[in-house]
Amino acid sequence: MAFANGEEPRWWFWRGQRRGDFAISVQDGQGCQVSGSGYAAEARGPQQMGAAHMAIREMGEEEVKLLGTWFSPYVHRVAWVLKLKGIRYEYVEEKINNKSSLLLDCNPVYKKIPVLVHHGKPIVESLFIIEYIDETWKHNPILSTHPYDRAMARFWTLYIDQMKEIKQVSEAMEVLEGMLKGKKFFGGEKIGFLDITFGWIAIWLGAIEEVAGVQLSDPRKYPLLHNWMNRFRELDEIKDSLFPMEKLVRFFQKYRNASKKATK
Ligand SMILES: N[C@@H](CCC(=O)N[C@@H](CS)C(=O)NCC(=O)O)C(=O)O
Repeated sequence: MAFANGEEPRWWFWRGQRRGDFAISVQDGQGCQVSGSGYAAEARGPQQMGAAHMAIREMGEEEVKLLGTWFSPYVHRVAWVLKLKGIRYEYVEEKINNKSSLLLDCNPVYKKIPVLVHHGKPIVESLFIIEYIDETWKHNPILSTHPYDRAMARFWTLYIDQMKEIKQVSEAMEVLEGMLKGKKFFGGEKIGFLDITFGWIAIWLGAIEEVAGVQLSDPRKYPLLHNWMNRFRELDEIKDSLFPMEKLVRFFQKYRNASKKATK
């Protein structure tokens, strides 16, 4: 383990109670720091440098896999959390019409993506996965620690996830506009759980509007929501994970034409 200038760190520490529940931080004496998830232990001082090397190697070997498809907002919300926390993971692209045996084994009940596989154990359902990640890697917390805020965040997420009709979307826009009063993000100054779970609105809604020929997120009617969408899309962790919008529009068009044909 060395810094960019080739120097070995002079002191370091790491902490945690169990594997997966920790943060590691290595410093070079000039404030230069490398951090991420590490190994359960607590130690300080150069005499234990060997152990630190081991912990850092372990860190690289921590197996996190995300099974998904590029167009799924449920998958992206999980990927955003992994990125915001700086967790390295392997992404496995699935074909929805030809699911892999890994996916079928991991999610035999719903057979849906996303699935997170951590040390060989599958976790399914995007909201449960996000909570699992937040509880396992505690740095950069996503969900508030306050029970009331947690309950409300879960409530609003389900409210938005369960929208099916255009009328419900317009009502939801009003609600979201109200929630953003005096705030940069739904999480306040920083992006939080609701920004992640509502994040699809900032990206997918535009493509849905284009294909359906409707405008649901009028910037004059919902200026706060409009500014939030721009702010959200501009975050590095979000920007990096995006695909070209035309690809999504083409995908929705194809999907729409196929459903039209099927109902004829
Ligand atoms: N409630 C689930 C929804 C996941 C979901 O609907 N995934 C879709 C892709 S966007 C899927 O896997 N569909 C495959 C299928 O239904 O066979 C979650 O939040 O993870």
